[in-house]
Amino acid sequence: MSQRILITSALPYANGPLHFGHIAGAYLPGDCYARFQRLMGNDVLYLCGSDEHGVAITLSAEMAKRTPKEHVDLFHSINEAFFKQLEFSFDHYSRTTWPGHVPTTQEFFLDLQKKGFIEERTENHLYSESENRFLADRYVVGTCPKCGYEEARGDECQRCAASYEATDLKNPRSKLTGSPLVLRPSKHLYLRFDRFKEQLTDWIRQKNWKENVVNFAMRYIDDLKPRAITRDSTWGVPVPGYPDKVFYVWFDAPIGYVSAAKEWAQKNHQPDRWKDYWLDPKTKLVHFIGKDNIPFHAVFFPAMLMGQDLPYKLPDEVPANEFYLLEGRQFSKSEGWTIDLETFFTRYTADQIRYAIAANAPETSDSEFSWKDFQNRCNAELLGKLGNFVNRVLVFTAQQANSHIPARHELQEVDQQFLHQMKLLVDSAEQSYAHFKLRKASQTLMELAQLGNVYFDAKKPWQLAKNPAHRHELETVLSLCIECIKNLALVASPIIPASAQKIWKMLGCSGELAKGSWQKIAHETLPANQKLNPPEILFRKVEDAEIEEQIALLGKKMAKTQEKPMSTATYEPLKSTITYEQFQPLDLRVGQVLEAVKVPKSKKLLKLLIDLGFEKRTVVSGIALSYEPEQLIGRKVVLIANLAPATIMGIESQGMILAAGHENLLELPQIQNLPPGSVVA
Ligand code: B3M
Ligand code: ZN
Repeated sequence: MSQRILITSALPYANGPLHFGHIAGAYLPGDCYARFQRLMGNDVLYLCGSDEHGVAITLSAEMAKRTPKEHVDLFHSINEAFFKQLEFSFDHYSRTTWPGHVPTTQEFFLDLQKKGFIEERTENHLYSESENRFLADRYVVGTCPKCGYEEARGDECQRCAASYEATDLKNPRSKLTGSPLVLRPSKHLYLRFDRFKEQLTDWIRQKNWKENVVNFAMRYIDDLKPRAITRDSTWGVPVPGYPDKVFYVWFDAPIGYVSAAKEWAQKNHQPDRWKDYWLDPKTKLVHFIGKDNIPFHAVFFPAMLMGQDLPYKLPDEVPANEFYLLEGRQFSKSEGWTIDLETFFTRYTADQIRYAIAANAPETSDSEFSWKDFQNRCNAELLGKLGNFVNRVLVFTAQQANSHIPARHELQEVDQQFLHQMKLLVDSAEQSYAHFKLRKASQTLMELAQLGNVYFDAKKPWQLAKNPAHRHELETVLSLCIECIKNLALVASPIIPASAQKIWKMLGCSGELAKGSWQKIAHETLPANQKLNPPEILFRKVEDAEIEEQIALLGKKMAKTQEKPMSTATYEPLKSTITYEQFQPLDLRVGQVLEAVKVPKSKKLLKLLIDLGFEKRTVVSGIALSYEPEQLIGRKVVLIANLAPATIMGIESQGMILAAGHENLLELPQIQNLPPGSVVA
């Protein structure tokens, strides 16, 4: 019986380009699941979209010198295009700045308010005296109250995924200027999450979710407190009755799942269709997220849903994944620790990366992309096992059976065994997909290809072909191998849809495999005598040289000189000796970067505004090839403070900052604790 399934993948912030690290957690598993459930004949609505409010956006827009709207427009389209390139099958990709999101969010609020779950409270908030404003969320950094990480964000810790109020941070300071923050009273609206404690506990107890999700959620439920849901900002959904305030982004973002369904319904000219998914208790609601989003999807948003008049669905499944790293460390565009997507897609296909990620998805622990693993998945698995089997069988059938599917004759024990093993693997893949085990499904796909290869080799059809007396046996072998190829196309379809469709076509099947039925395809044999299409090559070999080139590119910008010793030939000769008296006139000071922008028409130069504590200096520095401007803001540097000013590209540079240099790389010395103005000697 067909089931209605509403699937969401976390709405990515439209504040920068996505990379493969993001794709592995909340996205590819969601897309494969949606594709699988459509094959199962279920009525799937798969939604995603851009999360466009909040300080993650205003902060990066501010740094990039764009308005928030310009900023989100840019990254909304970049990210939407990226998902298309990766063959994502969203039924709709929405954004939280579309007009219909505002009334939807406000209705959520008004319902909660009407039921007495909203309270006005005047409490202490973090205030920056130097910037003259309250700072919230990502404008604040400090020490995480749960794990002690010193660079934790103001609302959630990127290291341990804890979610808290900025006032819970130890040593809170401004992200932009590094200046310490003080507490000042301010009035905000609070949502009484504490009043949902019992209802949430009863609800989550019945769930059979991954242990880490339940444990994580339970820690929050045990400790539920009222939380501020408003912010002093002009960028966000306006709070009815409070003209200067907008909703905190984590209040409006999950409501984006509801408004996305409304937008989808409107676009399809059936404006009420969203209700079939959101308001029908029989619908299954599945949120795909990264582990850092667990508290919001398993605790806070469900509480908001519980407080509504309309009978909203609560999530049935929250498959949360761990993090996906690049060669052992987090993807970082600014440090060059990333994969250039433009080059990637000129050389490789969406299916290659989809398979490599699926085969190594971070389901139970963090996992990583490595170029060597990518090469191995492409060559040994996709090409060596799957592509090779499909190709050898179809090429051989084209020669021996005039490109038609041969008839099946009497089955020997080994043929029965082959059919039986095949069925077990197809069933196992079905179970894996249904239970969010993408890694296992990829493994099963390869086992199925390997089973086919072993059978083909054992049967030696090239020998059978030499003797007309073995014609029936030959035809049976080819017919069963084609059965295996059909199953491979089916099992592969959610993960590598384009290649699966190519196989489907080579088998002479018409239409789109993705629109077919899993049960029908799995259980019905392709008709004997069906005409096959000419075999095509499915996967290209990834050469060693390409991989070495990619590895060499990694982190090119990063100052990784400490990792590789310099050869003596590259040491600069020591300069002649000076006396202490000659050194003493140098006045070196700790400064803190307040602003950093590229100098127009220059590749190497950045213009910095540096705070020395007692005064501010403009300094032009040639470090643009090694540091992005955003990386420098808030960072402490060492400045030659009494160097005579010099004019560089029309800008007066009032000092020079120190940096170590090797080849083309520059690296700034680290000053952690001492304040600006401190003497360096
Ligand atoms: N934008 C956080 C993130 O991208 C947030 C998810 C919202 S889901 C409603 O990790
Ligand atoms: Zn932490």
